Amino acid sequence: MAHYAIGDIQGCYIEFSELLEKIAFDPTKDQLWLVGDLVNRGPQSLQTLRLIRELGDSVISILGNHDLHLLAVYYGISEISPEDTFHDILGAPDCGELIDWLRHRPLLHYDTELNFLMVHAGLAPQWTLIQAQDCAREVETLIQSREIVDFLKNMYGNQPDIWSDALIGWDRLRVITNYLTRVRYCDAKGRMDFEHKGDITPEGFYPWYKVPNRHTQGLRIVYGHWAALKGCSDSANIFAIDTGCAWGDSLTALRLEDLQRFSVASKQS
Ligand SMILES: [Mn+2]
Repeated sequence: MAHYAIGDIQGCYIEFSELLEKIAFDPTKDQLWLVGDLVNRGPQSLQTLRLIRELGDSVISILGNHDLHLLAVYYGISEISPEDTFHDILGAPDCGELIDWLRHRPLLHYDTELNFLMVHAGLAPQWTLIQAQDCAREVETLIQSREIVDFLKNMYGNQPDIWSDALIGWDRLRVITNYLTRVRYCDAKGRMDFEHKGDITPEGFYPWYKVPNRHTQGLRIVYGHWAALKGCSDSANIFAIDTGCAWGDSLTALRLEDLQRFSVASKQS
């Protein structure tokens, strides 16, 4: 039995299928960890989502910002934008079932035995593991409830941009969601920057995992979301696996037992 974490698939169904073949994935023995952003930007969001759902209990998939955006469009909270490519899901006969499956995915996954934590984007540097798990649970509970529409209405926005235990209500849920699904750079106090997506760190900031005294330093963390890193975090115990498949680079799997990487070239241009 092996555990494989796979980076942002974003509708790249062909590459995902090839990668499963390359690692000889056996759903009766192995487990797949998917870092989220299953859909959007790539060409086949519908087939991707159907395949992942059919893999059942052999998959642990967490929510990324593109998955949340799909939910927001489905529930009529957000407009579909010209770059969005998940029309195929919205028009499918099984759309309702797929959306219902998607909104029951968690925002974070931790395995004690492997000492591996998976998040889509990152963590607030002030959070301990327990706090991160509790925060993720707060948002998951809402997304899985009838209050999902109210949550999605209040999800978008860049403020507040720093965690505080004192935050309550939508501000609290929004900042949790932004750390888990959107963060790249934070300052020494954990304040998020939303301007920079590249690999050049802005003045006064750090990649979130390099913030001094981050409280989750003892954990091994696997994450996606940040294609500009090209799979290199340049930090011990921090495993970046978004290698930009939707942007023409590659799709990567990391075997968690021995940290071996497997990848297939993108067919996107
Ligand atoms: Mn993302």
